Amino acid sequence: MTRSEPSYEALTETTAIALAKTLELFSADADLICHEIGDGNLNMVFRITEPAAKRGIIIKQALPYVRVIGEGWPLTLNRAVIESEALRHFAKHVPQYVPEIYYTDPTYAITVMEDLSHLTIVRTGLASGSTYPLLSTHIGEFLAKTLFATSDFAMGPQEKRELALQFHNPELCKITENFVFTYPLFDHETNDVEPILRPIAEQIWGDQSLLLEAAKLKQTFITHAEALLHGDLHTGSIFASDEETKVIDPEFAFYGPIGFDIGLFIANTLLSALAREEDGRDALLFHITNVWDVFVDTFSTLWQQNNVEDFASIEGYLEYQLQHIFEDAVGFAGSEIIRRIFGLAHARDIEAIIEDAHRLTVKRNAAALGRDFIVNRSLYQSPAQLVQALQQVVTG
Ligand code: SR1
Ligand code: MG
Repeated sequence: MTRSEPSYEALTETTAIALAKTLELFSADADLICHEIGDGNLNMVFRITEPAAKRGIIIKQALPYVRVIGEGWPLTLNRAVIESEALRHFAKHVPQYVPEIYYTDPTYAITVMEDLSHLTIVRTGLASGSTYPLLSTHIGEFLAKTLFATSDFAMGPQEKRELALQFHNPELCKITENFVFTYPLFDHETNDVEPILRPIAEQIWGDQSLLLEAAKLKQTFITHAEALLHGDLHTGSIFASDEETKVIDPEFAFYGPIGFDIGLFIANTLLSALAREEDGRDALLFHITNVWDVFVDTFSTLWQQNNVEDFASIEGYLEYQLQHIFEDAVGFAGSEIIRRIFGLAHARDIEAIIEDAHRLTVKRNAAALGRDFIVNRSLYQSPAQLVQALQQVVTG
């Protein structure tokens, strides 16, 4: 009799506990509790805790389809490998900002990692009034260090292209190309538009100057392999406390334009700021300016210290790169804002606003800003101007 090769099986809470014990992450006789806590669009996440020892682990498992859509949309299990490889790669540059990985299994599409339950998901925390004073300092440093280190400027093009092959991620990129860059800009069946806002969505779908700029941004996303991106750096992909920040979920990692990760962070922070009453907004608007300022400082230092490009010290070249990264980031922030209002995957902090008038105002303001960021991205020179645009929109 030949032994069959192991093949993929979805974990249950019981088999997740068995796996944790097989891996000797707990003793064989430990009393363990397991809950499936995944509330994202794609995967299952099991938290296993040993209450007596006050410790736990996370087992994340990719499903062979898009969880939020169902088995009708198959999706590569290789994203689990991409995610754990990206976390390992980021850990080389910013170990303080990623969870520790204990084990990975490509067949079962499993990543076993540090339990971060002493922290909260930033989108959730921002919605309940937290401000995370160090968030943008940490994320600015995370972005500058990971993006610079994997760019042509740190690695040289040959080594960079070899790393890019490891992060060839076409199926997950296709999700972003469709659900961020395309469907929300058309009257697509996967969109989720509040009926009263349909006239605003229809204006977007008919706005030729917006569609032209949105098309250019999509093409930039597809073709500009500048650095290894996280690929989905919204505030649901970040755990934090007042002191600590951890970036999770880089299953969308691939070689793309540096401004994309920055734009997603800015867009989702801006949406949380819009969702707040005026008196709680400034702490979040600070994160929009500070993330860019920290990114620029850190990226510029790395540029001066570790650049392998012959043209690196040519006057104006760093400034040219930063200007183009910022313009991309503003445009990508606009695309992300539009998709969080009209696309399939909304921003939970905005959806949680119970009062209709307030929620609809937030969405109208967000849509106006999203359009402006896409169309006028080249006119924005600093994050303070993004904040100013928000303030103008909310004050009418
Ligand atoms: C169909 S999946 C939609 C979104 O979920 C993920 O979290 C990504 O943000 C993706 O765009
Ligand atoms: Mg995710």
